[in-house]
Amino acid sequence: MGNIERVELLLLRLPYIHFFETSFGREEEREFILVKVHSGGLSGYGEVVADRSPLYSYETTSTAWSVLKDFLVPLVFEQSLSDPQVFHEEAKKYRGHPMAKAGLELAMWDIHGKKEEKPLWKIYGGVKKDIPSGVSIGIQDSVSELLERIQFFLDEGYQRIKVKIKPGWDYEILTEIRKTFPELALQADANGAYSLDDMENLKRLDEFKLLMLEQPFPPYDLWDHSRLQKELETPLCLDESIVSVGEARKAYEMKSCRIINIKVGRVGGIVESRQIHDFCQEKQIPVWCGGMLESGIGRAHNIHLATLPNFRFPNDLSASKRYYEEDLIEPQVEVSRTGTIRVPESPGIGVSPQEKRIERATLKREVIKAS
Ligand code: OSB
Ligand code: MG
Repeated sequence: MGNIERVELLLLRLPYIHFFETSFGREEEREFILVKVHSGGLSGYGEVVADRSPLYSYETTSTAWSVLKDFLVPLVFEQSLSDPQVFHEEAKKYRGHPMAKAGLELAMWDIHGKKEEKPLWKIYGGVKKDIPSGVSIGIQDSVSELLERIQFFLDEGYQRIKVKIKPGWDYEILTEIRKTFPELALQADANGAYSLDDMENLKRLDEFKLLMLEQPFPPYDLWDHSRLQKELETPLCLDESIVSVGEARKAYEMKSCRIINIKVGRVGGIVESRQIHDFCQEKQIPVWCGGMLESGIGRAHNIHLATLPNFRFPNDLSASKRYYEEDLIEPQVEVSRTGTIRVPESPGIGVSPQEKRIERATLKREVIKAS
């Protein structure tokens, strides 16, 4: 494969259609980085899911920008790296910063797929033509607004509902949801808002028969999760805690969870995501694909990943119109009446980034060239 000649970094801002509130707080818009790589007349796109503030993880748009510019992009040029798998290995010498690494690796996969003239799902070994879709609903101003939103998304066809919880917005809202929707496929995500002191309260959540409870305790805490999982009937699913295949193994050995959510950004790319997928498949731990409210570019990448066989639950992959007024791609991501997303068949990410829309949302742009 030819060398990468040029890498563009773009900082974008897109307003959400509806605010998104988690246990970290409320956000009205998303700031993120697009990585565009150029090689032999082709271009590939990746998305860096780091946010403006270090809430979900320590990375931010500015740390990712600086690590990409000063270390990761120069590495690609110095070593003439164009194979995403080789890039993944070489980039390990720089510690941390998985979201920055993933953004560049994704752009390299897109180019790779375009050169091979194959959609990424085929290159990854995917087996699904349609992906089951769930929706993640943030904390609302009132229970009635939450119930209305759930009904709205059920009418759209989504196969399961995930709600964000935190201390004080948990038992009562789940009680109300179960009263209205007794049979709903329902799960809850705490984004690390609880501690061992909340053990008794968390055990009470068993009565709601949740599909899973996601990340009750902070990241980097496999041990406390294993103590909770022992006491809980509800399967725990880890998100923030699983930053590599090594952590997935430790979670398995400690029985910290029964399900894992894979996010390409959190684990540092597709190569690591596939390793986690394969490890979990071997150990019979089902996985599903998490989301970071990506634009259509990041979302398309996630859709290809979610075609792998051990993705066994509905994913946090929703329609473009659930997030943004004007998504950055065509065709837009759509969810069918039966709650599925069709996997693109064109080469690479298989959707077309819309340059004009990207330009309108761009706050800052920099081009880095091979010397
Ligand atoms: O914990 O899964 C999470 C969004 C931003 C940060 C963390 C999370 C989320 C979501 C949204 O739940 C999922 C989506 O992209 O639809
Ligand atoms: Mg989560």
